[in-house]
This record gives sequence, structure tokens and C-alpha cells, in this order.
Amino acid sequence: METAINQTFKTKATKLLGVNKEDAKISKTYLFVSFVILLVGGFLGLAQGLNRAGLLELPSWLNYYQVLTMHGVFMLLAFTTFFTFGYLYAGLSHELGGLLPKVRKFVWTAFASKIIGAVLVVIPILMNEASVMYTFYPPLKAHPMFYIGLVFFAVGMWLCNVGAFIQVANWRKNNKGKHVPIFSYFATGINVLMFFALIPVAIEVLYLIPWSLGWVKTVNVMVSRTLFWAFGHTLVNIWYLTATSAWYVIAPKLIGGRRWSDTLTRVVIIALVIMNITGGFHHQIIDPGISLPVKMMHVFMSLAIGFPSLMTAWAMFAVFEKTARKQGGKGLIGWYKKMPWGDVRFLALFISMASFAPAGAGGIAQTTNQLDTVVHNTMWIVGHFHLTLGVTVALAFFGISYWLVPYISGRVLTPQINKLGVIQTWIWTIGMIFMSGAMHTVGLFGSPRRTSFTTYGDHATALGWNPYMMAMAVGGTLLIIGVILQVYAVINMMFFAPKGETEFPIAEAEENASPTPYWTERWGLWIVVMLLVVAMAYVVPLTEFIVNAPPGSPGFKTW
Ligand code: HEM
Ligand SMILES: [Cu+2]
Repeated sequence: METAINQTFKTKATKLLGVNKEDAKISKTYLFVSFVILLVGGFLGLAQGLNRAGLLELPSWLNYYQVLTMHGVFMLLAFTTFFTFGYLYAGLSHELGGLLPKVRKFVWTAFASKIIGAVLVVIPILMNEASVMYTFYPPLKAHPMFYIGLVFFAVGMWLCNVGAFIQVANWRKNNKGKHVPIFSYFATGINVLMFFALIPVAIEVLYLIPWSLGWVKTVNVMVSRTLFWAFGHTLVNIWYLTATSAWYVIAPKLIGGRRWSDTLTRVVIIALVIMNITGGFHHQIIDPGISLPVKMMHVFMSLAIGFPSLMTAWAMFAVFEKTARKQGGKGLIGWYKKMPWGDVRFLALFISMASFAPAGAGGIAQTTNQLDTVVHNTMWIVGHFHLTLGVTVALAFFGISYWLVPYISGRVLTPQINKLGVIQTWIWTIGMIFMSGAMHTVGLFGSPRRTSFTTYGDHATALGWNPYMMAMAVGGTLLIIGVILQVYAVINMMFFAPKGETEFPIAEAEENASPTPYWTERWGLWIVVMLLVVAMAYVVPLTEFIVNAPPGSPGFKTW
């Protein structure tokens, strides 16, 4: 009896303090690892940038392609994954009354699995046995340990997905007929998408392992590439959806407003979940062996994803304008005067959002066959994903950290750290404008991606790239300053900032909103629709690749 009372007292106390201690530990660990990875990954990126400008010669024991493989894996896979789960689980705990003990076990096991996976992936890269880039396209063949590490990492991601499903399902059981709260609804969508996107890449890796062990002689290159991009394309959209969650749910609260249409928000999430996996072939638009109608269908599906993105842009500006008008803002663009530009939590989110306009436009160009033939495999592409990932996603994550880290650490954001954050945000933005701008431009002039420094025997065209490479190195230098400031801010907020209570800023739905229809809760149905759309896009080409397969390829170690 007494323990029961103690128990309730304890939960009350933690509730009052705003955060459940055990759940906070989970998020803190995930976020800490995430930012350490960002720090290492940032230095690797700088090394690449300086090398390509001819300013830095890499040592023979850590060559360009080892650095590039590690940078890609760290930034695209590890930084993002650890951040996303630290963030999502903090929100699930906050909104759904604390994580279930079972769910915590899932998340910790997942953590161990991901760390083991990451170590297993890094060892062969350092041994120079796995310079296959984060895309690990066969016939490039890595050490088996690399692929086994990927399996552990994927299992870790799956365990996190399942933990989230259990948490949400439990809440729904206890709250029959109610809508899952909005942050948890986003978390559900993100986890559903990730759970299914991991299946094709898991199949790919499981058949690359026997090949890399030498048990099987050859591999079907087209099937592997297709399975990879069904995942890879979806993964980057998962990070985008994670950033989007902060725009819809967090940003309105930071400006003192309310969320925009709850129904529309949920429809956007459903649309992004259903349509995403099916865009994968736009990464293979130049690949031979895929029939034109199939490519056309993927182009169509890729452009279709632009639709919910445009809805998002519209919704966001509607929120800004509505909120500003309530506060007395006037005129067509008068709202911008009312926005809290000095608040890093808002500023970073805003630039994250704004950058998606040019980033998305570039993406639409790349989805067009003729235009893509100009930029395919050039530095343009690297410029593109440093806008989408490096700004839209990374800046959203940075912006979130300025309230999330204090929230889970029982501390507060001080004016000094806020100021530092504002400076960091601008340094990062300017750095990326330099770097990404230079990459886009030099890509149009034909400079290839994934190529260490060379002047091609002082060929005039290659020499013409030099000024842009210098601009790229300048951008990279600004960015590393940005990385250091950001990591410093996170460490400060996690361990040293003054103790206090920080809010998890979830905005309320708008006043007198019409009720959200209940079909938005029917995830079983949406998953079936998603699988049908995926089948429409992949069954025919995959069957074709397998039934009419050309001779398989043996493995190559080109480095
Ligand atoms: C300090 C900041 C950064 C710098 C200086 C930097 C620099 C670079 C450079 C120079 C390359 C490419 C080179 C090539 O193709 O030869 C590259 C590739 C890449 N970067 Fe970054 N980057 C930074 C941050 C980021 C961030 C924040 C992300 C994502 C969250 C990211 C994701 C990637 C990916 C996925 C690649 C492609 C790797 C590949 O082609 O296999 N980078 N980066
Ligand atoms: Cu894509």
C-alpha cells in the first residue's frame, strides 16, 4: 500500500517536473550520441571539402573514399537516426503519460544493437576494406563485417519502431474513440514508414552477405540498387517528415499561435506515408534496364510527393500570418515583423522551412530525365542534399535541440546560449549557402561527385572548377565552426545550464476547428493502401530484373 502511494507520488512528482526521469535518460543518451556523431562527421566533411579544393592531402591510412564512406554513413544514417528517436521518444513519453517499462526495454535494446552495428560498420571502413560509400552499390564489395553491422543497425531501428507501436497501441486501447495526440500521430507515421522502408534494404543486405563471404559467386546489380533506393529515398523523406513534425507542432507554439487544421495535418502525414517508398526509381532514372513506362510512373509518384509538401508550405505561412494578425501585424507580408527572429528555436525552424523551397525545386529538376542527365553524379547532387539534409533537416534538428535538451535535462535555455544559437544558425546558413551554392554551380560545369582531388592532367575544364572548390572549402570551414558551436551548446544545455523547468512546446489545435474525422486513425487501412501503391511501382520491374536477369556480377574492390 505504502509503495503504491509512493509510486503515485513519484509519478505525480515527475509529472510536475514535466519529464519522466527514466524516459529522459533514454532521450539524453540518444541525443548525446547523435551530436558526438555530428562532430566527427563534420570533421570528415571538412577534410573532404579541403581535399577537393587541393588544400589538404589525406594520409594513406585514411584516404578520401574511407572518409567519404564514413561521412555519408555517419551523417545520413547515424546522426539522424539517433536524433530522431531521442526526439520522438521524448514526445511519446510527454504526450502519452510516460513510456511503458516494456517499451523502455525495446528502446535500450535497440540502442545496444545500433551501437554494435555502428562499430561493426566503422571497423572495416578504417581497415580500408569497405570504401563502398553509404549506398554500398554492388558490384563494389565490402568486408562481410560491414554488411553485418548494417543488419544490427537496422534491427535497432526496427526495435525502436516496434516500441513506438506498442506505446501508441496501448494508449489507443485505454482511450478508445479518441484521436492520438498530434505529436504521437507524427511519430506513428514516421515509424510506420521506417518499418516498411527497412524491409527492402534488409533483403538486399541479407543476400549481399553470402556474396561477400564468397559463398555465392555473383550478384544481381539491378535488384540490389532497386532494393537500396526503395529504402534510401524513403529514409531521407523520413528525416524530412521528422523536421516537418516540428514545423506543424512546435513552430506555432513558439510564436504564440495555434496549429493549423488538425485534419489537414493528419492528411499530409498519411499522404507522405503512402506515397513515399514509390519514388525510389528517381535515383535510378539514368540506370539502364528499366522500361520507360516504369520510370514515368516513378517520376509521377515523385512529383506527387511535392503536393503534400506544398500543402505544408501553405499551412505554415497561414499560421504565421494568422498569428501575426492577432498580434496586430498588418499588410501582405507584415507578419514577418511579428516573428521572434531573436529566438533560436524559431529562427532555426524557419530557415529549415524556407530552405526547402530551393531544395525542393532542385529535386524536381532532378526528377526530370533530360535535366537529370546534365547533373547526374555531379557535385550538383551533393549540393542538393546538403540543402535538403544539411539545412532543412539538420537545422530543424538543431532548432529542436534548444528546447528538447533543456527539457530532458531539467535545465533551461539561457539568453547566452540562445544568442550563441542565433549566431550558430546564421553561420550554418551562410556556410551552407557557400558550400551548396558552389557545389550546385560546379556540378553544372561537370565536376563529378565522389572523386578525390585531381586536375585531370591540368585539363582546362577541370582547372575552371577551382574557384568553386575554394568557395566550397570556405563554406566547409564556416560549417565546422557551426558544428563546434552546436555541439558546445548541446553539451552546455545537457550538463551545465542552470536547473529549471522547460516546456515541451506543443501547440494547441485552432479554436472552433471542425472535428477531425475518425478515418485518419485507421492505420491498418493506410498501410494496406501504401502496400498496394508500393506493389504497383515495384512488382513489375523487380520481376523483370529477376526473370530476365543478365549474368550476375562478381565482386570488385576498386580501391
Ligand atoms: C561540416 C559540415 C559538412 C561538410 C563540410 C560537408 C562536406 C561534404 C562534402 C565535400 C561531400 C562530398 C563529396 C564528394 O562527393 O566527393 C559530402 C558528401 C556527403 N554529405 Fe556532407 N558535409 C557536411 C555536413 C553534412 C550533413 C549535416 C549531412 C547530412 C545530415 C551530410 C551528408 C552528406 C552525404 C549523405 C554525402 C554523400 C556521401 C557519398 O556520396 O557517398 N553532410 N559532404
Ligand atoms: Cu529520393
